[in-house]
Amino acid sequence: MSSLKTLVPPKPIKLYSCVICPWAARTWIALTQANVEFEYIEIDLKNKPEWFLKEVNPGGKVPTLKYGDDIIIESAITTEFVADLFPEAKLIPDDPFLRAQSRLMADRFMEYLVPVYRELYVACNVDAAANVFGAIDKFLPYLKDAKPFFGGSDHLTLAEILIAPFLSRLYMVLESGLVSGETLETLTSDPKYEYFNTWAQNIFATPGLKGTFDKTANLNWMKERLSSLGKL
Ligand SMILES: N[C@@H](CCC(=O)N[C@@H](CS)C(=O)NCC(=O)O)C(=O)O
Repeated sequence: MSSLKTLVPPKPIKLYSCVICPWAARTWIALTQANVEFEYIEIDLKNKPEWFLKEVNPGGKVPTLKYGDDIIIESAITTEFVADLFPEAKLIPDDPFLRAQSRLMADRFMEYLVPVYRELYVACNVDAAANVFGAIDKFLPYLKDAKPFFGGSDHLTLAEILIAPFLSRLYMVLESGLVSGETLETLTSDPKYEYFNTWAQNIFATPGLKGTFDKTANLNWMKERLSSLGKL
């Protein structure tokens, strides 16, 4: 729940992140959405600071969450940690069945739609855009009561937070002009995809997404990659 009140953690939180990392974005979104007080530290992944590797995370990955003196890694775990630490933010549905269903929804999104995101954004196979439709068709039965969010929730919960960084980058590529505009046109105008598209737009309009997603930096990353692959 996006509360106006700033949530002060029992111990200081530091998030080591990188603007172009969707995994790190999960925890960043959770902290931002819940309006938690934390320190954001940007890590240059191409040139990782010595202190980060020595004193924070020898594994060298983001997200890394520091809570007091403790280190927590792996985005699904760091994000759930935020939800657990701030029950008042209601990032996890109260009802156990709804919770189970929301986890299944997130799993299915990772199974069906993240491969399309990877193909488009990471592999820069710009001809793969239309694959999004088959993936959405398989995913839709798991997206229950998205009114406006999963399970009829009026705010983002954990499952959607885990999904959001990939969903936002997927749309970013479709909107970028780097791929044919036909896919976006169908996605946003065909009644068959209205439910999915409205849900996606609702997610993009949340404080968690608006406060964290840097489209320019992420698009630049893709352009550099396209260029290094000789595709731009
Ligand atoms: N399974 C990890 C994946 C995190 C990940 O791969 N992060 C990338 C950036 S997007 C990273 O830190 N790469 C640096 C490296 O592998 O050295 C998670 O969910 O947290």
